[in-house]
Amino acid sequence: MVRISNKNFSIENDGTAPPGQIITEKFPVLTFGNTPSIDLDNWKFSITGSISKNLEFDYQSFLGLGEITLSSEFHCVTQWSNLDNQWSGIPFKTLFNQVQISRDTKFAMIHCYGGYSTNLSLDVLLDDDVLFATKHNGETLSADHGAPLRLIVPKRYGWKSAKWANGIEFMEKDAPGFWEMRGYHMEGDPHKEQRFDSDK
Ligand SMILES: Nc1nc2c(c(=O)[nH]1)N[C@H]1C(S)=C(S)[C@@H](COP(=O)(O)O)O[C@H]1N2
Ligand SMILES: [Mo]
Repeated sequence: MVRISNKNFSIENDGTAPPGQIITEKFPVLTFGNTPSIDLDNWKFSITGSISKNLEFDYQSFLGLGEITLSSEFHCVTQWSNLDNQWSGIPFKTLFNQVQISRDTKFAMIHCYGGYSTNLSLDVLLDDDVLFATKHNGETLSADHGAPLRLIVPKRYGWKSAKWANGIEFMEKDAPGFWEMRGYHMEGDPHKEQRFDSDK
């Protein structure tokens, strides 16, 4: 049993987390830069890129797509894992089903208020556990955790779970997002320890 404590959290590893990860029951805030201020009345979510027709949602029409609730693991590349999180939100698949992609579309860039972005393959995004969450453990997301809407991709490191999401850009070719441009791995699978570009 390994235990690490600092002013933010105390964590221990009982061996069931992916390699190099340590389990915590806390949910630390991890943000590069500041929490953007978002006005719900002007909130927009757009779907663009290699699709036949762009779509745009306001907050009410987005929520109207229908929420589900599920539990999943969360693994941050800075080595903490929280194994038990309940998320409510709109499945990625629901949004995917609203658009007609070009035949060669294989990736998407997720865009965010504040300028953050992250790239994912459609294979990963179309998994049943991927959703745009509005709630964590039964409570509305706090601003620091990504309110009003964040992506959750349980099978990838946390940097792929983009907070303050405001768009999906479908792509035929992969391209790096914010952290991927700065040396993080294009795929980021915690079970393969794909932390950095050099971890093939
Ligand atoms: N827009 C945005 N999303 C982001 C980040 C960020 O800096 N900006 N940080 C990522 C990282 S590295 C992690 S581990 C998770 C952390 O989510 P949390 O702050 O809710 O714990 O958010 C991810 N999503
Ligand atoms: Mo992270």
